[in-house]
Amino acid sequence: MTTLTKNQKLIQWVNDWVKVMQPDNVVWCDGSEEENNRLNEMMVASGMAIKLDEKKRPNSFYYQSDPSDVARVENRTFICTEKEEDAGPTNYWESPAKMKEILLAKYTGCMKGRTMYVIPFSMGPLGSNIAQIGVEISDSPYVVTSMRIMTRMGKAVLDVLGDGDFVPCVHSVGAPLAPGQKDVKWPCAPIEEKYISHFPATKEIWSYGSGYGGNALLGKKCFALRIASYMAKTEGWLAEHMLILGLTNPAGVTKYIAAAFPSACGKTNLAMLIPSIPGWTVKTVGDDIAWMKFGKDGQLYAINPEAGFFGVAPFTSEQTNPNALHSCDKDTIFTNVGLTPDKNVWWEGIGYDCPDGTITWKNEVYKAGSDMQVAHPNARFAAKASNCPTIDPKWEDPAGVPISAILFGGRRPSTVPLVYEARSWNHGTFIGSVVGSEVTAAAIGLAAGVRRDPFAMLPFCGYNMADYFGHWISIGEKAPDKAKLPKIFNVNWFRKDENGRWLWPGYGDNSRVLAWIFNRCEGSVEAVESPIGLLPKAQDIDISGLSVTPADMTELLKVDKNLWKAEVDLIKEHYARFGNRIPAALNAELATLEKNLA
Ligand code: OXD
Ligand code: MN
Repeated sequence: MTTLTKNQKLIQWVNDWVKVMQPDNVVWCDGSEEENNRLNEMMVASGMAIKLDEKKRPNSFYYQSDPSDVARVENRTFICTEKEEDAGPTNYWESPAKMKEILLAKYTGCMKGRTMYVIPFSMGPLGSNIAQIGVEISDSPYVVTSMRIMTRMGKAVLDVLGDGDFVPCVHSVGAPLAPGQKDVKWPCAPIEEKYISHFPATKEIWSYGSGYGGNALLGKKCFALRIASYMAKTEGWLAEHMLILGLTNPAGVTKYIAAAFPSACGKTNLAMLIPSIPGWTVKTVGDDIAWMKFGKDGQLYAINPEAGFFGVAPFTSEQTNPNALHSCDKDTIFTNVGLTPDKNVWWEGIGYDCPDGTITWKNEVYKAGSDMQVAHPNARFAAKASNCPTIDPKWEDPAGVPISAILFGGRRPSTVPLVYEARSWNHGTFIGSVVGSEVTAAAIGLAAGVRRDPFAMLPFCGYNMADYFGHWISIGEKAPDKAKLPKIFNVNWFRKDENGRWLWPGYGDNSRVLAWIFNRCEGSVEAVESPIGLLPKAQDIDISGLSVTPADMTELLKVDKNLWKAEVDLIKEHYARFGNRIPAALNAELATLEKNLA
């Protein structure tokens, strides 16, 4: 085994796990093209991967997962703190000692018959003072090739690491092979044996039993959000479930915006939006995660810690998001989409009919005109950010990009206006703490109503969510220059009228709202006070060329006091979950809202 490093702590850590997991081989990943080709050829030969047509989809591969291994598993995701209350009411909890005992038993001999890959990776541009280094050990070659797209991976990372510290990330698919046993296409453990465990105090991740996405690519949700959110709290920065975009006005001035929306509310679409108003452009820095630190000039700077997009394929089309679609033109890993007879990919909502004979994610043959499901609803592409047509010129700037505005939002058919601005950082923190999306009982099997997803971090906060709210308040208090803090806004693209008609067209027309936000940051447009915050004047949102009427606009910007009083009751219920850990500053914001509505 070639270790590629002199870092004794790292070598010792790998050796210790080799003893426990007992792999047949150990491979230190250098991140090279040769290595990537070798792994791809190996997976094609074993039947795990299918190479897509080289002309239509150069350097791209197709996978079908096990039907039990198709998404993040929130009820198998644990935050392991000594005291249960430090994980808080929104996380699944186990004590570190108990969890390590359970998992050490599972990890013992778990890589028999397999190869252990040692995957050094950087979250963020190599050498950026906002970036962090992790090392993942995994027995999945799919994880290696995926990590090569989603992070900066390989030898260059070890060179930057030197003998420094790294976040140790342990992963196994949990399917050892007996001598002579034939491997399955997608090895993994049954759902009740999967564990995605986080130890924030010691900055460790132990994942077992799943080979899919956020459960297995440990740099993403596990490190960049759950562990990093805890690191950010102790070190005074922010690790957030936010896209980052650069918005340029017709005069050529660029401002950067970060935005948090719950999963499946269109973050990737907003990050790659094509403005419908002339002269404006949007460039993409990131579509899922933002790490933010104050710069020497007192401004908050953000990096995208990832190097790729792990996007939901279904309903990505030339109409909804051409830039995401074209990010996948080459060098892409597709999982659980359809495989067409000409070795290309297809999914529901791609914008044209599915060819007869397409292989579905369940490996069945699709019959044209039938109602068979072709792609799993959570089918994914892993595409390089550098292949995105709208990638921002500064996306790899180690200094990050200066953030002028932070947006929150969810799917709210009623109550919440198209856009409003927070009066202060604390008010903005309050708005983030009550983010919610309306769910219909039929759709997801949850009780109908507003599902609160504070800061869109519900499944991703590595400690007690109320303490996380407190951390946001303290960032405002500690800001080196309060006047330079980003302005905070709430947006809602999903308002309907009482007949269920969408009031706002969304997609590229969201640029009309972004333009107002831009102008607020420049101080070139006034806002009006309302009980919930600062609203645009209707005439300041450009609706030229849209079918949105002035009456629709009035409705879109309306604050209905009765609906908001009901909202206050729901917010109180939401806050009650956290007992007396809710920061006083947020209770004060809630009291102000209540008073304003009286
Ligand atoms: C994601 C998610 O996969 O938020 O990005 O669920
Ligand atoms: Mn996400």
